[in-house]
Amino acid sequence: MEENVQVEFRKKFVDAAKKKDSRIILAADDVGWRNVERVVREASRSLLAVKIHVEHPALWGMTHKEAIERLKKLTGNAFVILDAKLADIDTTNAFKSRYYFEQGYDAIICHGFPGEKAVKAIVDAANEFGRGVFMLVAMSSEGHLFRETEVDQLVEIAHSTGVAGVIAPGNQYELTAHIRARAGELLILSPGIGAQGGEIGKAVGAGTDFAIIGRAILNAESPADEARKLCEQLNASLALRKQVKAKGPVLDDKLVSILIEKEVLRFGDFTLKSGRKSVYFFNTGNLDSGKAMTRVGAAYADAIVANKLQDSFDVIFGPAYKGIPLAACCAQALYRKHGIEKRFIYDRKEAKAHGDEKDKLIVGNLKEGDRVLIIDDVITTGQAKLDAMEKLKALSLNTTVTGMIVLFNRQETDLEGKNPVEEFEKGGMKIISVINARDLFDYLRNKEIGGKVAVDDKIYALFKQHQKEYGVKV
Ligand code: NUP
Repeated sequence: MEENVQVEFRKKFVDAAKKKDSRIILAADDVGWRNVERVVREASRSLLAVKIHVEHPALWGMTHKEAIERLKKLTGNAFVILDAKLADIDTTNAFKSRYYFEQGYDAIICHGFPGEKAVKAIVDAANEFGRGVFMLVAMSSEGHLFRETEVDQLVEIAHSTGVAGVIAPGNQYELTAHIRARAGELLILSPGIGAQGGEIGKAVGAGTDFAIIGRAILNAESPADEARKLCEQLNASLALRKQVKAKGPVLDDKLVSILIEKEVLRFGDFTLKSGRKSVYFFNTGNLDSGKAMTRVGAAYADAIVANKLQDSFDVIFGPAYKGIPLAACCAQALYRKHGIEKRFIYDRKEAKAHGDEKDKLIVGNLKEGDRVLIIDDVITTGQAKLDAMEKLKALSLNTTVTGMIVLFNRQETDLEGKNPVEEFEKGGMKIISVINARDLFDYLRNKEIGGKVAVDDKIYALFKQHQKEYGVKV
């Protein structure tokens, strides 16, 4: 039950937003209570929550309990969130958060950079009290030090500690879109809209679910009108986002740009390894730079973590030749981005004449009983993966292939007309693809990237025709 408290809180928050038809959180940042009282009273119909800082009750001449009680009374029981930005070691975070929850706050905002254990201490306290935790994964302030690598690690902490949601800037759309692509079910609350330059529509387009707004409402001539206007804009932008989402999947923009820029995806007349003709070809051999491989390695690693596969294998096997750099880059990204250390191995196409049996065929440390994750570029019929499995089996090391990860699933049948992914999964393996062919073509259709439209209506129609002939049923 305890672990579900944050999930329950998230649900309660979302349900309340629906009921009130508002996703606006007022940052009640005025040192004078009189102004806060007036603004909150006037704008209360449009406020889902009020957020205050630790110092506010004292500035207003009240205790925490009094401040919470008054704000709740003025708003008809809106959430009161404490922007405590807790950033300490676990034991300190624990006593601070317990103290604040005892005062009656519905949720607390904390930092993630002190690490998983420190955040978990707050989540544990919140779970005891049945309250929520929101964790900062980036800030709206100019010149902040949250880079993508750190942000990725912070989002991981948000997932592993199970917080209800994260705080991400409503004025830095690229960064928030990056966070949205990794946040899964986590709610995104965004400050930075209005006084700090952010625009609601753009923030929501990037991934913001709830807006934290202070000065734009506090200093407005009519706080009620301003709050209503912002609330309506937010709702409209969310409705639009839903429509867009219904139309197409969210793919990692930067990854797709690299695939196009590097011409990994090419169009023409091709014959695939299986002998099948194709109107397009996906060639990871073109990922020939540090930037490209960094992004691709990260995409594999993120997909492994997002699918919780990290505990299901001991070693990554990249079949020669294309699997070799992929295995290396994926193992590196797993370590750099997620702190997960895994071995990787690859095979020789021509067996070495000397050395013991294993070394003749495999480079790296394959151990007796290893659970293996096969990494490859593309899955079409699955034959190359079967060959790789045979190679491992022939070594008689008692290894098991527990999963496979590919960058691209062509979503085609094997030569017997079956879905290769389903066939592997029947054998108990987990198959992940970072990108599915249909998603990619839907995403790229008439989209301009780097000044060019790679997939126009004509190419899209050819792809659809190819899918009609060879595509799996899903
Ligand atoms: O990254 C952050 N940026 C930010 O502005 C994290 C925050 N918690 N905040 C807070 O949001 C800030 O302290 C203030 O209370 C509110 C934004 O207020 P305003 O810029 O809308 O007036």
